[in-house]
Amino acid sequence: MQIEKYKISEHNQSLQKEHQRKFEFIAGGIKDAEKILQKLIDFQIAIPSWALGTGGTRFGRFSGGGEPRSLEEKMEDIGLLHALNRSSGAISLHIPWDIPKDAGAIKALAAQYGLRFDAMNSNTFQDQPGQKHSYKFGSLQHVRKEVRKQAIDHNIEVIKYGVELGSNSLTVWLSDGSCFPGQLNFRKAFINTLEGLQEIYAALPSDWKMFVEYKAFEPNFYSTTVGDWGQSLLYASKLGPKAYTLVDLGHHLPNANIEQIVALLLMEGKLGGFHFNDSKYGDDDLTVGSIKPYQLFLIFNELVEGMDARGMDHTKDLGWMIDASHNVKDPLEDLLQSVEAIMLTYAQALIVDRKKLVDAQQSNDTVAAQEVLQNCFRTDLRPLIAEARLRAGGALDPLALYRSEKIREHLIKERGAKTVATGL
Ligand SMILES: [Mn+2]
Repeated sequence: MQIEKYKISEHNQSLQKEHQRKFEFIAGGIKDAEKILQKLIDFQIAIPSWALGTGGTRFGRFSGGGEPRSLEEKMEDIGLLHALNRSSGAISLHIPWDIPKDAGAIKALAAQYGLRFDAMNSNTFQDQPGQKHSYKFGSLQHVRKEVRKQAIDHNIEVIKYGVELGSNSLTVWLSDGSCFPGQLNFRKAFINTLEGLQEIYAALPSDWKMFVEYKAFEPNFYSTTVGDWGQSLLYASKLGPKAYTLVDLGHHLPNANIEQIVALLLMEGKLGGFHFNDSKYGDDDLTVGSIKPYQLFLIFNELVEGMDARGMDHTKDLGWMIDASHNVKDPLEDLLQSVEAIMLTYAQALIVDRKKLVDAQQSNDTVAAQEVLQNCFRTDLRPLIAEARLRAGGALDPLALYRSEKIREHLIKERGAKTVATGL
């Protein structure tokens, strides 16, 4: 289904008066409000093709109904999100869960919904039906050459799909590692992985980037072969200028200072992209901003400061993607919440008084520095985000409109109550 434009207009008209009052109040206190609004309108967050269905845990999965049954239906869902918030204008595909069988038709569909293709994602963390060699003991790190070759070939195939669709980056996340001491020779595992990545890197088109995503643990629980940003940076540095580190917020050990990691990767020109989610304990993949919103703000503060210091374009020089899972929520509602949280936090980082912060830092005024940051974090910029959405043709309150239009009920009617999307 698609949401008609007049429905969005009617919804906006009903909220316009109250919105205008709130917006004028907040915009009056913000320097360069118009410039910030434009940045918010331009900023787009990619939705991964595996996030449109209900996720699960190893204990079970409780499907919510109306889940997309094909890549086309997944794109339809992202089209709905984008129509509502005008900030979800990109899709990130996972191979082999979402192989585009007819690239031309898929591209045309994307154009119809106003979507572009973000990073392509390979999968060597599962065995697929009919697969010759198992990844039980790793893929690129594997002790046997034929297994490594199979994983390399798969990644090269993913690049080919991406080229057909007009994507220009490949994200490699490996679950490689070991579960018990002694299982693996760390150095050999690293070298095998590096050699595999080098072969994949050599297959990248000239305008492509490779993102090397790290994760501290799970599914391996003793060692992970790309376990942290240091290891990822080591691979990316050895690979060359098209290779970057990708930060997934849930892939750190507890209490890691992610904002500092971001600042240093940006300084080195090696931050490639971002996977947003939130967590309390491990890689919980919860809604962005639902658990640690201040941490998210501190990360965005470093992103904005670091990108501006290097003259980077916020909209396209880094890959922005949500990587979350929804076990008890309607995936589309959850994604609306996540995108809203990202936009809100980005806006808060944009209003940081950089000069005041630098002055406080240079004079060792800890209190003043903290005040500068917390003032922004505690400013309610929701009317500013809503105004950006309004100007871009979206809904003032996307979640409210999603519910009042009974979109999930429509999708269940169209697709059935027992559909299960491909993915985890
Ligand atoms: Mn991720």
